[in-house]
Amino acid sequence: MSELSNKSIVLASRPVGEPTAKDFRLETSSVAPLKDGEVLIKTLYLSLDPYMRGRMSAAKSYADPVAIGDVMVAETAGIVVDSRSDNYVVGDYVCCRAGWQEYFVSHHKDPMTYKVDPGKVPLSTYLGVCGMPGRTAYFGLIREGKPVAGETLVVSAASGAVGSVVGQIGKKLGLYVVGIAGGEKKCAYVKDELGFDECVDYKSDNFGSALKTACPNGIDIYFESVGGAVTEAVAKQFNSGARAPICGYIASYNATDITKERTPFHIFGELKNPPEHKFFLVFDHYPDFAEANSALTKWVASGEIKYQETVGEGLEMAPEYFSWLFSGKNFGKLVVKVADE
Ligand code: NAP
Ligand code: FER
Repeated sequence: MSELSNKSIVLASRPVGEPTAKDFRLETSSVAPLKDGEVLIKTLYLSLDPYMRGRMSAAKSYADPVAIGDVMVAETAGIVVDSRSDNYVVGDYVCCRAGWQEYFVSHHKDPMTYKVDPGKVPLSTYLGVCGMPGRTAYFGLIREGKPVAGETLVVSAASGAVGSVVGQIGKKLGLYVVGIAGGEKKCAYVKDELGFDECVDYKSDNFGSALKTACPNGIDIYFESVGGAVTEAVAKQFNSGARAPICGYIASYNATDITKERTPFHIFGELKNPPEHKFFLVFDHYPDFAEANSALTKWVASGEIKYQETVGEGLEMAPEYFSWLFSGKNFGKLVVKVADE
């Protein structure tokens, strides 16, 4: 294969507060010819996720930051266009950690590159409901939330990639499920389409009292994704013995100094009778990923779990789409379509 041109988006500077266009730079390079054991993957869909904001910052975290000038990190779904490995043939569909770019050279032994089957569920869903966010929901609720049928589960960012799956699995497990989302349209979707028992709009004036009305038996499990005012309201309504798996707190991700933010740890820690709470990473459950993948793919294929996607167009637009996660302009899993097959 002759040398291919590859467009990528690199981190140009560390954002202070909300990322802006100047924090990213579009670069063009060429893809070197493959060596033995290498596979060339063309990105079809790029996943945009809240954790990427953390990687843009130098603050201490569970993962190293992206270096200035390096390609922004991301999971992608793509197609093998050239292979020097017996494990992959041209035309195989894969998920990998290509980052924000058009082409990626993977080594055939890279555990982060794996085949997927768009015959079972649409390719893009391997980045969402059947991918990292779906697995986060699955392990976060089942392993960290320790649900018991009949309990009340409250889910923040309920219409989003993770939250939508948490609530639907909660219903399967016999929980009473209350979502929290921004705006009437998202709340209606969560209740009417996803089948949550209730969904409360945190942007409405009476949010605290509406949450109380929606949870007549108090809160046994709170799946935490947002922090801030939402968490303050939830914290007043915990039952004793409650669990609050902390998946994230997106309301603080664009803070100028995240270490100075009032986080869910502060809010829960101040309670007289705090819920059991700890931050968990989906990767903590890596050995059991196959279990989640197979359950999620089965549920999505059968229509038992529904999902919504916001599909942006074009790699160049990725920085703009990324900002949508923090304003709630996305509706469901945010992906970018980078290329046609
Ligand atoms: P998402 O819900 O699809 O998108 C983000 C949503 O967050 C937005 O649509 C918006 O929904 C809501 N939001 C943004 N700013 C907010 C604010 N200031 N206050 C309240 N809500 C706000 O994103 P996702 O991929 O599913 O991620 C959800 C959370 O899970 C994030 O905290 C993420 O970091 C975390 N996560 C953790 C792990 C892990 O392993 N620990 C893995 C994956 C994801 P509204 O329109 O409803 O406001
Ligand atoms: C992972 C663990 C956690 C991962 C993403 C996350 C891409 C996201 C964490 C967050 O949003 O806080 O292995 O892989």
